[in-house]
Amino acid sequence: MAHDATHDHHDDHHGAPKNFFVRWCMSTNHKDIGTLYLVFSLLMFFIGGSFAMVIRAELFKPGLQLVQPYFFNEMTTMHALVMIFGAVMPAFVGLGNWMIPLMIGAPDMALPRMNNLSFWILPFAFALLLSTLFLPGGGPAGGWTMYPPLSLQGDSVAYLVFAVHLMGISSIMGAINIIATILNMRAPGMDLLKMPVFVWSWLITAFLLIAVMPVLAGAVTMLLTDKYFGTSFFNAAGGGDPVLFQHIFWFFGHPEVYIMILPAFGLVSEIIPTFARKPIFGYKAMVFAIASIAFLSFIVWAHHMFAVGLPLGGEIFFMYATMLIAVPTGVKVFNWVSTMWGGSMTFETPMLFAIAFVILFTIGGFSGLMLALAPADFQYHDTYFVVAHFHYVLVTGAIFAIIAATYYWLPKWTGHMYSETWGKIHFWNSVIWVNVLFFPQHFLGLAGMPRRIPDYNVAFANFNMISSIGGFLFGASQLIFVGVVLHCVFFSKKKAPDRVWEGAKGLEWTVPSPAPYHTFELPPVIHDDELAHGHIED
Ligand SMILES: [Cu+2]
Repeated sequence: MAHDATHDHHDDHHGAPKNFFVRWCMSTNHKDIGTLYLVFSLLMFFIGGSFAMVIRAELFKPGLQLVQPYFFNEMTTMHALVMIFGAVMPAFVGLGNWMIPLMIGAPDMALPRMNNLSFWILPFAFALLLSTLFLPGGGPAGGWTMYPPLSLQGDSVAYLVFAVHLMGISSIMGAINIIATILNMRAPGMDLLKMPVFVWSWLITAFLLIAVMPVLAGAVTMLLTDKYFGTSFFNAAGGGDPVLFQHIFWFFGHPEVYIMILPAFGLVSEIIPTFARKPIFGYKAMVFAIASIAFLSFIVWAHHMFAVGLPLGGEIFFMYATMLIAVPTGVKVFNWVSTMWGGSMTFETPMLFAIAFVILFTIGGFSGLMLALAPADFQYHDTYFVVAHFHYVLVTGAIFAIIAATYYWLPKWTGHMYSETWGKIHFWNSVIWVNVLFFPQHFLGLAGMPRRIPDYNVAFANFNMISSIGGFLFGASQLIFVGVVLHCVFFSKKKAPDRVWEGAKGLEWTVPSPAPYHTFELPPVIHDDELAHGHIED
């Protein structure tokens, strides 16, 4: 039905330019640009991961063994910047580029050339950022939150600020492209309330990006002018206020954490119905929950600053506003569980990662609720309890969802099935070692171990050793993932059917596997039965 007549089954790469440079550097094809984003994100995941290995190696035992304190601080700062802006965010843009046109029946993204530019800015931005590690005075070491005056030390400030500017430009352009594509390029019959939840989650995330990336640009530009042009925005001696930076930074920073999780909510909402063989429970509630989380994410930023000395009224407002986010988040978890309830479930690798996402993200959610209690946060603030919290929501949350989506759509992208056995070996190693790595950090934090410090009291030795062992094994087990992906792309002989997963619904499963270079050049005729949400029950 939705096959576009111009391409027959066996001509996989019809239309792809033969010249490597032309194909990949000058590409305006959403699939190729999606692939570039995903490969870049994987590379950054391993660079950011190797920084984390240095951190865990140094914290394996109390005392200083391996690196100088300044270098340790560079590692914590770079680990965060690379993982957030280089791994997680580009991975979602890559998945969005690959899948949104296929899911809404569009031939490509609305702005293909801008799509090319929004990707190719990234390698330059990160070359600029990573090159600071080789500066005589070293790179940024004041944490990814860049609080002045600490962040103004050294000569790397200008590089850091320019790199953040470039990342922001890339994100904003990507967001504009996604909004323009979703609002203007849907095939006839693909009504808004028939769109896959992943498409909705990206539409809402894109508005968040356009709203807050300029705020980050403003904050770091003021850092730059304070450092080089004699302004005193954050310099108390000049009448400025360093706490002002924290307000501006977290006005960006908290929506930023939702920019890193809302698309993951969308991905899991695609995968669970497929392997439960039931339509998502509460489709409209899911969409409204995502929208309300996005709205609330703008009014909670100071929960990152409970210990800075806010007025009591402010503490109470931000505490309750933060606790409110638990409601729509709870609705989502309830809907995922209700979708599985009574379903005829099978547990292929994408489903295993999706279920682990639901369970472990919820653990991250609960520790987030504990952190929202202002009086309790006075104890947890800037400790490993906070580190454990955001790694549960970002690693077992965002990263697990990205991995689940890769296993889910890889057969559609490549035309081959991946090795289910090794997929499961990767899963069980990941889910065990990630908990050995991060769960003990809750206890370290409750006992008062501060974050971002290369040494610690011997009382914290045991849990740190366990956490480091978990870290090394979790890191190592991600090499299995690379092996499975490379095997699927280059060596797998197992042909993938067009409808890769028997319970799958949606336009993307109506095109051949591998998806041809050009799809939906003629708008597909949409049949509601074909769609996951063709018939809205609720
Ligand atoms: Cu926050």
